Amino acid sequence: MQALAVALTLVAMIVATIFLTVAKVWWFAPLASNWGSLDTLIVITFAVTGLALVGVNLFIAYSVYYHRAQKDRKALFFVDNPRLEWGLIAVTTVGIVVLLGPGLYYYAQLIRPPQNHMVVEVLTQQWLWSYRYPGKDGVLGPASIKRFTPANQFGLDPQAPASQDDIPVLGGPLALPVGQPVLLRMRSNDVIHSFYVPEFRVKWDVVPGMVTEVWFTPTKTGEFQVICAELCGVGHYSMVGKVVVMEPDAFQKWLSERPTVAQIFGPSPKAQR
Ligand SMILES: [Cu+2]
Repeated sequence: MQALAVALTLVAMIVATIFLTVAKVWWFAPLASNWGSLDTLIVITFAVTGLALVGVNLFIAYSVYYHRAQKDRKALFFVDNPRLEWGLIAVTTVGIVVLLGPGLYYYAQLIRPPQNHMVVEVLTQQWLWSYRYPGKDGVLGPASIKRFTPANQFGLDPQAPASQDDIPVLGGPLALPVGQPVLLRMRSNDVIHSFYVPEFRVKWDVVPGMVTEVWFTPTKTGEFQVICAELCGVGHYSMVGKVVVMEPDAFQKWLSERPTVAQIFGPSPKAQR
C-alpha cells in the first residue's frame, strides 16, 4: 500500500510537470530583442532535462511498486553489468552534447557584437543604475573609481578631451534606439550586481574592478525594467531601473537634451586652448 502511494505520487508529479510546461503556466516574458535563440536554447534544455526527469522518476515509481518488499522474496544481486553501464554512458553523452553544442554556438554570438554597434556604459552602485553615452566622438572618456566623489559618481576626468561630450545619466533611464545593436560596457562602484532585462534575454554580471560587456538589439519600442539579478545588499530588491526603447529620431532628441560632461563640470582648460 505504501509502495503504491509513493509510485502514484511520483507519477502525479510527472503529470503535473508536463502539464505546467506544455500549458506554459510559467513562461518567458514577451521577446523584445534579437535573442530569440536563447528561448530555443532553453526549450532544448527543458526537453533534455525533462526527458531525464520523466525517465528517472518513472523508473523509480516502477521499481518501488514492482520490487516492493514481500514475504519469501529475495533480493537479486549482481556485481556489475557492462552492457547497462555502457548504455547509460552513451545516453548521458548524447544528453550532454545536445545541451552543450547549442549553448556554445549561442555564446559565440553573444560575445561578438556586430560592426555597427553603439556603446553605452552601465555604472552600478548600491542601489542605482546609471549610464554614460560617449557623445559625438563615439569614445568614452577615462573613468576611475579613484576619482569618485558625491559630485562625480562616475569617477570621470572632466579635463580629458574624450570626456567633454560624454553624457552621464545618473540614476537612468537607459534610453535606446529601436533596431540598433548596442554594446553595454559595465562596471561597478561597489559590489557585484547583474544587469537583467527579461524581455531582452540579457543577464550579465557587473563586477567591481573589471569591465564586462554584453550586446543586444532592442526590437520593440516601449518601457522595460532592468532588475538587479545578483543579491547586492539590503536594498537589492529595490534595484530596479527603467529602459526606454524609442524610435531613432526620438532617441537623438532625448540624447541632445541631456547635459554633457563639459556642461556639468564646466569646459576644461585644454578644450579652451
Ligand atoms: Cu544590485
